[in-house]
Order: sequence, then C-alpha cells, then structure tokens
Amino acid sequence: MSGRTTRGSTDRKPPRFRYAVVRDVPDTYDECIRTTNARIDVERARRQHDEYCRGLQNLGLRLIRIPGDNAYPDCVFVEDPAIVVGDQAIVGGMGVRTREGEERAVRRALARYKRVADVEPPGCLEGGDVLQIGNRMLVGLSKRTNAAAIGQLRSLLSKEYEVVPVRIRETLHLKSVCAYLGAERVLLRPGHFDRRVLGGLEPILVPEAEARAANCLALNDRAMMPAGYPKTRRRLADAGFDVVEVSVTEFEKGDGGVSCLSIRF
Ligand code: CIR
Repeated sequence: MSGRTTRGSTDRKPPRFRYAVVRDVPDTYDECIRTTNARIDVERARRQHDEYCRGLQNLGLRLIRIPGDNAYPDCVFVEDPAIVVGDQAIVGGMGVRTREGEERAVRRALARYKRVADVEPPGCLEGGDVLQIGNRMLVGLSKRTNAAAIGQLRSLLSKEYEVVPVRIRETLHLKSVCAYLGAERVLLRPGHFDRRVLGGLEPILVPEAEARAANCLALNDRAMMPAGYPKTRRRLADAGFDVVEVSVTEFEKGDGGVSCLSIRF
C-alpha cells in the first residue's frame, strides 16, 4: 500500500510514534470535571495509569513524564492542552476555566522536542477535538473548541494540511466518538457528527452499548483500546488489528479514555 500525498488526501500508512507525553494522576483527581457521579478511586486510577504507561512503552514509545499538579484535577488528561503536528507543537488554550494553566507544564515539556506556537484568545482548542488523518485535520467544533481557534490553526499549519471543522453534538470531544486507525479506517460511534466528513474512509462501528470503546489509539501497528468492550474488540480483530487492552475505568468516570491520557508524536 502506498500513501497519497496531495493536499486533502489521506495517508494509508498507520500512524507511527516515538514519544508519548503523559502526566501523573494528581491527588485531587476525584475533583475532576465529569458528567458521571460514579466515585473515583484515585489509587486505582494511579495503578491504571501505570498500566497504561507500560502499555505505551511495550508498543515502543518513550515516555516524557510530567508530574501531576494538585491545582489541576483534570491534568492527567494531558492530550487536551496541546497538539503536535509534524515539527510543531500548538498550545490550544483550554476551553474550560478550571483547566486553564495546565498548558504551562505541557508547553515546557514539548518545547524540548518541537517548536511551539500558541492559539491566542478568544480561540480555544483542546487536543481531544483534533483528529489527524494524514494531512487532513478534522477539528471538532465543540463546547471546548471554537471557530476562532480553528481559523488560527489553519494559519499556523503549513499549506499541506487541510483543516476541516466538524460540528459535534452530545459528546465532549471529537475523539470521544472516533479514532483513526490507519489504512483508511476509522473506529466510529455514529450519531455525533455528519459522517460525510470522513469521505471514503471505512468505518468500523462501535455498538451504542460499548460507546466508550470509540476512544481508542492506533499505535505502531497495534490498536490500544479500553478493556471491557468485547464486541468492539472482536470487530477490530476481525478487521485485522492486533488489539492491546488496558483498563481505564477510573478515567472513563472522568469522561476520558485511552487517547486523552497522552500526546503521541
Ligand atoms: C474534562 O472534562 O476536561 C475531563 N474530565 C476529561 C477530558 C477528556 N479528554 C479527552 O477526551 N481528550
């Protein structure tokens, strides 16, 4: 299979990554923003985070570890403050007040590897809304990411990237409901955005009873997914993916999943 490289096309090769930025679970994690009222067990969250980090390492990624900060209960969801595209890191501006400030430590960590640019107010853009598919950037227009930021993103990225706004509904972020798997396939929980933006990509559907399984990560030829979703696991395996499961129940209670816990590049 060979990749197409014209603007607006996708790349058939699955994404490959060398590094993952992760951020430790703060003592205050049980005060995170969430739509569930399930009780969070911070110690169990720490054990699950360790398992997640080991999973990334087993897939060949080197960890860039940022300590947790008790002032920011949501800081373990390190995907949101910044994105990395090629040789650039873009700090997005958090879309919710209690997370403002998380980006400082993330910016410092990324600045050792990438040149860093910022989305300026009133723009706000969270990494959970940015789905890169080759040189197409699908960006969720959500409660956390606005049109002002999407305009700035377009100017910050080189012309080879196409930035496509995607209005999403009844979900936190775009990547809460879909994941790019490489090879022109997406894992998709339907009903939260207009699927036509996916063009010719082949969807692998997540059953509604397993909604949280849609937050998945394609990493170095494997698919890392949350444990506990046998139908989705079977669909991925039937599609030829080698699946790695990690238990992330304590992060699901905080409206997050496997992609939210790292920035890969
Ligand atoms: C929040 O509401 O900001 C966090 N509790 C969850 C963030 C999840 N992040 C992600 O999907 N990328």
